[in-house]
Amino acid sequence: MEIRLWRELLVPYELAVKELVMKFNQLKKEHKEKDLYCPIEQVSGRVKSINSILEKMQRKNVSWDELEEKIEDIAGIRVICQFYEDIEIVADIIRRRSDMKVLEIKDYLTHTKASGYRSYHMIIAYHTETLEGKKEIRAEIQIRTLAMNFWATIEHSLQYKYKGNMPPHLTERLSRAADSILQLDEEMSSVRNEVMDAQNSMIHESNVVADILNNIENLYHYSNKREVAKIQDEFYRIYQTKNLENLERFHRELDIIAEGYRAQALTFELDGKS
Ligand code: 0O2
Repeated sequence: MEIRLWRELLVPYELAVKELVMKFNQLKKEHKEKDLYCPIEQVSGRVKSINSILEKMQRKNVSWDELEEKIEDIAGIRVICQFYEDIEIVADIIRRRSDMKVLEIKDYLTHTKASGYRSYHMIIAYHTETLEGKKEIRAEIQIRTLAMNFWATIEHSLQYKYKGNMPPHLTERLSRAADSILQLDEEMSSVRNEVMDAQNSMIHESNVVADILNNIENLYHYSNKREVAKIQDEFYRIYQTKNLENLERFHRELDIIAEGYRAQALTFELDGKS
């Protein structure tokens, strides 16, 4: 029998998982920088364990030659959303990307599994580039809410423990818990707009504060230190009032002051050169 070089086989999958997690985290960062509500709450990824790959190959009667085509979740990414509505938004972002080609959808939201499992799976083709060259691999992206993830994590552990022979009383409880999760997601959806507003202003405030402090730090380097200390005191005074409008006004004024100092510094620099 031919020797299977597992470590070698898994290298592009490990790379894909790292890259994909980084790309989804980058999306989170971009939303924050643009003061936008982010439909992604958490991202994680894993390469399927060899044990789990072997078990799946056996269960699905997959040959060695078919391994990379038929076991589609060797590289697995999980995107967790706060709300049910966010799942479609994330799926749409993925559909529009040129670096992830959607090959297949497994919609366990509209087709809940008998176990009660709910999630939205996208099988994608993704290019990796290693020392061995370019390779297209498959990866599975699971998109679900925090609540769905809570249920799936518990159920997965129990499935592992009972290896397909879950006692009926547990199956019954899990099924009831799945109903509660569905209800919980519906309840949460009803307050989504309010939560989004709150989160948007939280992100906005944190960006305004970061901008102000950045401006103060820049001013410190090329203007009168005593003036900057006064500006900083004024900032802390306004910050304590917890009034976003005042903070925004101060932000705009500071921008103008900083612009003035920058122009002054540039004039000095040009004068020095002439
Ligand atoms: P891991 O790596 O431990 O998560 P399947 O026949 O369901 O095993 P299939 O048809 O290839 O696999 O694809 P599917 O249904 O999309 O399942 C792939 C993954 O979805 C599973 O990976 C689980 O992570 C998750 N999943 C699917 N069904 C269930 C379920 O009923 N309960 C829970 N908790 N998770 C589920 P693996 O293979 O289990 O391994």
